[in-house]
Amino acid sequence: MPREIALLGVPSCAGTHGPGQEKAPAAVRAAGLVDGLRAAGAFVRDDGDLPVVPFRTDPANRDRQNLGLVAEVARSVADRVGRLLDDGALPLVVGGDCTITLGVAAALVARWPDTGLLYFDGDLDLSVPGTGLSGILDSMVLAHLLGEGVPELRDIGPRTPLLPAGSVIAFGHDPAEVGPHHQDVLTGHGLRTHPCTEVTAPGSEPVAAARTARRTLAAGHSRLLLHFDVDVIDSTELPLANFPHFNEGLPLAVALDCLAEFARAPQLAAVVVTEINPDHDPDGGMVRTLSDGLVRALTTPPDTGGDTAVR
Ligand SMILES: [Mn+2]
Repeated sequence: MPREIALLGVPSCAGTHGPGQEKAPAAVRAAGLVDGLRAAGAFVRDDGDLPVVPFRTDPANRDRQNLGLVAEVARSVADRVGRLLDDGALPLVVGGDCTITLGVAAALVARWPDTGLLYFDGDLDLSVPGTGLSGILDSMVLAHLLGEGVPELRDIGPRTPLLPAGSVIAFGHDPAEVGPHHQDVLTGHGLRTHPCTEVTAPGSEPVAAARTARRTLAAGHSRLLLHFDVDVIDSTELPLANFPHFNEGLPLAVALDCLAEFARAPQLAAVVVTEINPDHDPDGGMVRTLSDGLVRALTTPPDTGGDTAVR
């Protein structure tokens, strides 16, 4: 029998650039995510939302804004997601900003140390406090997962680094946003990356590239975490995120096809969807498009050919 999907909303703007993302869990429900999944044959329970954390700036901590709050939210996420995993469910965690993935990763690694992460995001998020201008923590998620940065975040899980670089593949990021410091971290860790320019290069087949990335990671990991930041999609087609990537990133259709390919992993253990800002979508059409894409991804049959099935 297929696993039960457990929807958990995390309406937090603690780590992002402006207000709006706290409305995302309600917006995806209004767009029909739960009903759509059920209509497509999935078993779904709605686990509700964690408390709302509205956007605020933090002038006293300019290079690490709302650090305490971000860590607190991530710990709450780890706790709730851990209980869902212990129930045998597949958590579908809808943010909120990207920092919630720290909590989801912590819960997974506590149970399965050989968890792998598919980081499907418009950015590599390799900044740490002091290296960039903004101090917005959702640009620092992957760095902290890899053990860089500040203890409040890098030590959030059962071990540090929470994920060694060999347990991560980044897919779809915009290379124009990779600065010198990011490049140093990337090279230092030997992180495997597939930038959007590579995925969409002439002659490249994006879904085949996604399948190869997924299978490569699955080969050494019993469980996979799929992190999906909607800013991996070209903002010219879907300007939902707070941090835009106009004429960069993946075409919408390509991104949704790759999402479905990633979700076919029999090892899929949790999915995180971040950076949806319903304020950018007055008529709800973009959130519906995204919700439909999630339904398709989560109801596409798993790829059992050659992989070890756990789902
Ligand atoms: Mn991101």
